[in-house]
Amino acid sequence: MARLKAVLWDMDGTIAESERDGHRLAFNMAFEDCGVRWRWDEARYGELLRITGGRERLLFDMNTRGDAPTVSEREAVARAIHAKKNAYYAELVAGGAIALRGGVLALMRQCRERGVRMGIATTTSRSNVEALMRVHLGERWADWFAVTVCGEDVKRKKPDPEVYLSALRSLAIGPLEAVAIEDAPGGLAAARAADIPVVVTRSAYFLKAPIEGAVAVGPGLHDRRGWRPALRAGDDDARGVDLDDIEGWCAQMDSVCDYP
Ligand code: XBP
Repeated sequence: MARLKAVLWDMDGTIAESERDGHRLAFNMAFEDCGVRWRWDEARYGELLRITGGRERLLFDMNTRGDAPTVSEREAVARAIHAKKNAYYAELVAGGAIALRGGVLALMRQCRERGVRMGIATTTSRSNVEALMRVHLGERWADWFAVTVCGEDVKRKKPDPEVYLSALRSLAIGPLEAVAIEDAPGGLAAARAADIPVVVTRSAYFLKAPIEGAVAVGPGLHDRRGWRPALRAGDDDARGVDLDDIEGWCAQMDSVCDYP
């Protein structure tokens, strides 16, 4: 594999555990605001996460309900609720409700120190990316990333590879010069369909999901234990996963991980 030139970050579930206590809560607040009696509990939201895109997720859910608006009204209702949801999400995030996942900031800093460019490749709305990154990286958060591809920038959301193909095009690099960090099967499928090696840091909703074809799968960047392939135990297990580990996984991907 060519030397790593870019790390492409998924957002929801990977950079932060933003679904259960972020988007889900914000949807419920928006439902209340819009006078509908729907509420998504944690389990139902977990089922709905297989639909990427908040508006698409809501439309899917409406199709399962007896009390949904008529088919011709659904798109407009979904847009209105989704816009309110994003506003509530931004409030929750600004109030500090959503932390970065452990090890994320350390790896981002290391990328900057080493001149490895970073991109965000997400199918969430741009406003959500801005809200979360501003809180954690500051007003100049965009300087950290050479490219940020969001839900509005693509015709087809994950698991379609469009978001990743677009990021590669902007960075003018090949797929094997990048690595994607993802948390769930849909994101993994999107990156793999763009031929990008993928490291999976499982998130709360996908702890047991089948993961095939990643160069590595583990509990999170904060912990060197519990990875497949295993990381060499160091003197300092608290140090987390770093760029050398990721380059090592990518280098051995043919032999270890069944990666075509
Ligand atoms: C996550 C998503 C998003 C969020 C909500 O995508 O599927 O839909 O749940 O965001 P990714 P929106 O893993 O690519 O970050 O409501 O803005 O769609």
